[in-house]
Parts: sequence; structure tokens; C-alpha cells
Amino acid sequence: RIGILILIGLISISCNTNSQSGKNTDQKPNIVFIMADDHAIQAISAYGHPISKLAKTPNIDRIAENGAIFQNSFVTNSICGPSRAVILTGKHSHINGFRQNGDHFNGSQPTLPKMLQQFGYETAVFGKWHLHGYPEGFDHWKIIVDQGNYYNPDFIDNGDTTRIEGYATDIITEDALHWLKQDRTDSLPFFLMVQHKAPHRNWMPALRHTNLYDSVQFPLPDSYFPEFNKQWAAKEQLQTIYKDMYEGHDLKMTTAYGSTELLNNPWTTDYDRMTPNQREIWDAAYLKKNNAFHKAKLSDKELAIWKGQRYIQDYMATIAAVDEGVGKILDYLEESGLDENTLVVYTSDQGFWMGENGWFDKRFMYEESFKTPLLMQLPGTIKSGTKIDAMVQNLDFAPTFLDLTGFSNLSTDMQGESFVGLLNGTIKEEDFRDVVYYHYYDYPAFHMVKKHYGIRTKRYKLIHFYDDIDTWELYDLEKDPKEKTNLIMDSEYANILNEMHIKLDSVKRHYGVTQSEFKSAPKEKVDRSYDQFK
Ligand code: SGN
Ligand code: CA
Repeated sequence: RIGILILIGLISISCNTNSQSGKNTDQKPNIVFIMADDHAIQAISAYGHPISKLAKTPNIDRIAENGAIFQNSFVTNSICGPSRAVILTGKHSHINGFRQNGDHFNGSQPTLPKMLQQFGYETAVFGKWHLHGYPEGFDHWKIIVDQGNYYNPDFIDNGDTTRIEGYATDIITEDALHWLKQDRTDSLPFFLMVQHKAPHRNWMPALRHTNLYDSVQFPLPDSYFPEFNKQWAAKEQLQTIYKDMYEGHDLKMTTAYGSTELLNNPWTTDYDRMTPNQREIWDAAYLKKNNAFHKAKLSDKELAIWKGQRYIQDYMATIAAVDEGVGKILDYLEESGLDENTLVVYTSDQGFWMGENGWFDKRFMYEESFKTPLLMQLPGTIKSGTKIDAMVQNLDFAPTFLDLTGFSNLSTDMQGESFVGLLNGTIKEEDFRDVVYYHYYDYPAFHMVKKHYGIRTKRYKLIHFYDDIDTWELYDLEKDPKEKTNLIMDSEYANILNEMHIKLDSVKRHYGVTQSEFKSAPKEKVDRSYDQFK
């Protein structure tokens, strides 16, 4: 079956290449790839989640209106560095070598920007990089150091590290716009990556947005106080909002009524690097709401619910600046007429938890962190208002972009599949792939999510948590979309389980996953930048 799929994939790639190359020989499409960090589907109004209805993203939604929204886009490994390495290489983590945060990306391997350069493109990246080492294959780059800071972040610009005063999201947007307007070579097609830090932890909004959602009560999910019938991996994570967030650092909670002194704030650099003026505006904005909190004297469940509200209010407020930035870029593309021949992509490096199971963060192969926003516009190729249900992955971005640009050498060894046929309607959704593979390696590390791998078909999901545990989980996503019931021991699903195991074996063979992948990572490779796992 997989063999047939690959064949169909290859035929479709060559068909699309032919059809595209006719159109694009003279004018190759530009690509503007905008990626946020940790932006959940629940937080983009085009996806229609109740949270996003109260904090809309009108500009990101414009991309869906102009083009396509993907309902089933997944990552291969729900964590920052690995996701970025997959996007650059079109290869799974075990092939590109970047399995977990803290690994070092081997920049000498073939990558999407290098191939586009060979094909005459000018390439640039601005914002978060997080692959350790400098970008290769980019004509222009300016990246934030490591995770970066929301306020006055350090940027590396051609090898020099400089602190730039301002708000990270705005600086990255302005850098991208400046390059688009002034620095790039007008005659060349371009590939621009705009990679935000927001809405990554610790969710510090821009000063103009610190009170944006103060009066909004966001709906917390039914599962906010979960009773796990999942197995040990879910029970042992450290990513529960009301247990694992730092009161000061994350929730901006203060020591007492009238005080602006933060509670638990283990890494002080986020606040300490603000200028006195920024800090004054910030403190004034939070003082009123923190005073109201102290007056309310909450405890237990009420306190946990308050924390969930504060988290979502700040998370959504950081997205407001991202959305404004997307609007500015779209406006410029429209004003300049570039929009007619520019693929605009909006995505995130993974999904995120917004209180489901009581959680924040990502990492799990469960839907909230595995499924990732993906919106694309390209007039003439993608009809406006297109909805795509087929399962795609970040693994497919590189082959898809190369296909769209009419790249002549598609015989790369990339593992992703071009989904241009889904974009222009020449492939039926049911003819695209029927299974995706996932593997998360980052354990022990922050949040203590166990190592696991698995496959997802349109209906079922099989996961194996391994290393210091050995548990399997099976879900029927049609009957149980919230993955509450592990069916691994359910005799009615014995045949399905058997089929899923066969599929898993064949997927592993297809992607070249060997037994050595399931060994523990050498300890020195574990990201210990914060060794306080609690
Ligand atoms: C930091 C965060 C974690 C987060 C990782 C990885 N803690 O360590 O909550 O999971 O980054 O994020 S913080 O207290 O320092 O904010 S990733 O998106 O870069 O993979
Ligand atoms: Ca991330």
C-alpha cells in the first residue's frame, strides 16, 4: 500500500512539476514562510475554536480566506529544534540527525534554502532559529539567540550579537519588511522565513496589549481537571498549568496586594532586561489585575481556574502582535503587487495545549500538540476558501515548495511528499497518504514527557511510550476525538490493533527507522539548559 502511495506521490509530483513548470518558467513564485513558536490551532479564529472566537486573528484568517486552511497538518516530532530541522531538510529527525532540543544541526546537509539558492532564489531568515550554529543557505539572516526574549532581545546579525531595544515580534516583523522592501534583489525570486518567538512561554504581551483580554473570560476545556485513564506517560508529565507553571515567570503573579514584586521567577532575565520605562508601563498594567486577584483570596480549584485564565489571556495577547505583523506583511505584498505571485504560508513549529487535560506545552503525540496550524495562499494555484482534510506534515513543506517553484531536480532523497496537487485540486484527498509517522525523543527534559513514537491514520492512532516505561495506546479518533479511552486491551479492537502494528512496521521500514532509534539518548545530549525538572 505504501509502495503504491509512493508511486502515486511520484506520479503526482512529476505531473505537478510539468503543469507548474509551464506557468513558472518565466516567473517563479516567491515564498513567504511565517512560522510562530507554539501557536495552537485553538488560537487561530479561522479554525473556529471557542477560545479564538473571543480573541480573533483577522490577519492570519485572511490567508485562509485568500487560499487554503489545512485541518490535518501534523508535525513529525512536537518540539522546536526538531521541527525546524524537518522543515529545512524534508527528512525525519532520525535522518537529519536533530532529534531533540540541544542537538546541533548539521548544516552541511542538503536543505531547502540551499536548493532554492541553486535554483536562482534569494533567501533570508529572520527571528527564531534554535538549531545551534548559524543558518546556512541564506543570503541574509538575523536570528534571536537561543529561545530569545520578548523584550529587548539579543540578535545575531552576521556573527555579531547585539541587544535590540523593542518587542521581539515587532522587531522580527520590521526586519522582514525592511528586507522585502529595501534589501532584497528585485529581479530575483525570493524565499523569506519569518520566525517568531511568540507565543512561546513565558507569554509576555507587547506593552500595547498587556490589558487586551483582561475582561474576557475564556472557556476552559471540560478536561481541565482530568481523571486520567491514560497510562503512565500522561500521569508523569510536568506540564500542568496549576501545578507546573512558575507563578511569577509565567503567570505574572505578585507577592502581595499593592506590590509589583513577582512570585517564583527562576530565570529573571525575561523581566530584568526591560528598560525602566518598559517596566513601569508593564507593572502598572498588571498591578490593577493582580490587586483584584489578591483581594479575591482564591484557593484550590478557583485558583487553578484563575491561573488558566491568566495563562490564556497572556498567550492570546502575545498572538495579537503576531497577527498585526502578518497583516503588515500581507498589506505590503498587496500594495506592491507581489501577492499575485507569492506563496504565503502561516504555521507553527508545533501545536500547543490550552488547558486540555489541565496542560500547557506540547511534546505528546495527542492531537493538540501533534496537529499544527497551516494556512497557505497563492492566487492562481490555490482557490480562495479551500479546506483541506488530507493528512500532511511539516516533512512535506520542502518538497511542496520545491515542486511549486518548478525545481528541476525532484529526485532528492527527501522523505516528505509534495502536496501541490492538494493545493491546486489535481489530487483527490483520499488519494493522498493514509498514514503519518511520529517520534519524540526529548526525555528526560523539561516537562518530562516520555519518549514515544507511533502512527496516525485518518481514524486510528497507535502510540508506544518507551525508554523507562513500556506502554502502548490505541485511540479511535472518530468515536473518541479527545483521546480519553485507550483501547489497547479492548478485544473489539484486536483486529484494528493488529492492522495498526503491521502498518507501523511498514512505515518504519519505509522511513528507514532502525532498532537503534529506540535506545536511550546519551545523557550529554540532553538539553540541560534548565536542569530544574522539579
Ligand atoms: C523552555 C520552556 C519550556 C519549553 C522549552 C522548549 N521553559 O525550556 O516550557 O517546553 O523551552 O520549547 S521556560 O521556563 O524557559 O520558558 S521549544 O518550543 O523551544 O521547543
Ligand atoms: Ca516551539
